[in-house]
Amino acid sequence: MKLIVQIPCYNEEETLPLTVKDIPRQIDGVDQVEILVIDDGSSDRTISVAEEIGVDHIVRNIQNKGLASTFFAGLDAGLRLGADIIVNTDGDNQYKGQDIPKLIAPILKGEADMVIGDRNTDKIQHFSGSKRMFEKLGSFMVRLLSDTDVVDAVSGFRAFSRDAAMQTNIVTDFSYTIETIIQGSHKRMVIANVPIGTNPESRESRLFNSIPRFIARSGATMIRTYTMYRPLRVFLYIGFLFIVGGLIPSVRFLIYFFAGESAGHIQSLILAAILFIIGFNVLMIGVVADIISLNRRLIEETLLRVKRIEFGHLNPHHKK
Ligand SMILES: Nc1nc2c(ncn2[C@@H]2O[C@H](COP(=O)(O)OP(=O)(O)O)[C@@H](O)[C@H]2O)c(=O)[nH]1
Ligand SMILES: [Mg+2]
Repeated sequence: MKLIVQIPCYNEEETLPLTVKDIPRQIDGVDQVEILVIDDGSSDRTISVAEEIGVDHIVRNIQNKGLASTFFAGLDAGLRLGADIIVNTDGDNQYKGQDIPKLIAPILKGEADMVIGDRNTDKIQHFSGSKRMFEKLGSFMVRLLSDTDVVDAVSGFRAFSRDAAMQTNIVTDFSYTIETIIQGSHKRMVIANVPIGTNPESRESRLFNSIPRFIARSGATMIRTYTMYRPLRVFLYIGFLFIVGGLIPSVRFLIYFFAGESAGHIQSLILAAILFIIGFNVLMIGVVADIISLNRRLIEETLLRVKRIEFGHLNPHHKK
């Protein structure tokens, strides 16, 4: 049983040593613990620091590509390195490395595919009131869209089984945290929550630096991911809204028409026609999107089989 702890890092020279120091190298039920740093084009000494402190593996983006793609590159490297379980933690030492055994326990027991560390954001002192509120609102929206009971949707402290990591594809570019949950639930993964602790803040979050930007980008990720897996539902709702909107002026017109006063109410008729045409077109777009999403399923199935050939379905380094 091999555990790879991946740490996406963008300019984390100061906090990386602390983060790594806290990661236990001996865990019950695990034979090997290895640390993988994915450097996202840092301009500071992150890479040299990682080498100095003896991190096992380093993957490097020559240029900054953002957290989502860095995270995905980590999963890929972890699978290639023969991980049975992949844990993601942040390079700013936000999460407690000592919680890793707790985090991977549901996977070791075979009870979960993905485990999300719940920071209990309500009680984090250094989070501002608005940050707490938006994290709660975000998690609520993700629960609604994914039909799961995920408590802390944007937590970056998580564990994936080998199979879950192989099935995970990240295509949006802001929040892998939200995309993995909505995607995981559609792929019928069992997603578990485990309460975890956090360290006092060592530096400000860089992802959550402006509230409007955070909301806009998280919201866009939710809509895109949900629509990717449930296009027909989304477009049916929008289309019906227009069609119902068209029914109101048509009924109004008909009432006047049968009362013999159709003259002067032609505007209602035009409005109704426009709304019906838009509604019908939206429904048709839904049908097309649905067919495209069926193709995506086949593509993902192919990808999964390719990964199984490439990385081995069962871990080649697996030792009992
Ligand atoms: N902000 C930011 N973080 C990145 C990027 N690439 C990788 N990361 C890493 O993503 C993790 C989370 O970033 P952070 O700013 O702490 O966001 P938080 O989750 O809101 O605390 C850290 O380990 C960063 O080093 C990037 O392009 N921008
Ligand atoms: Mg942070």
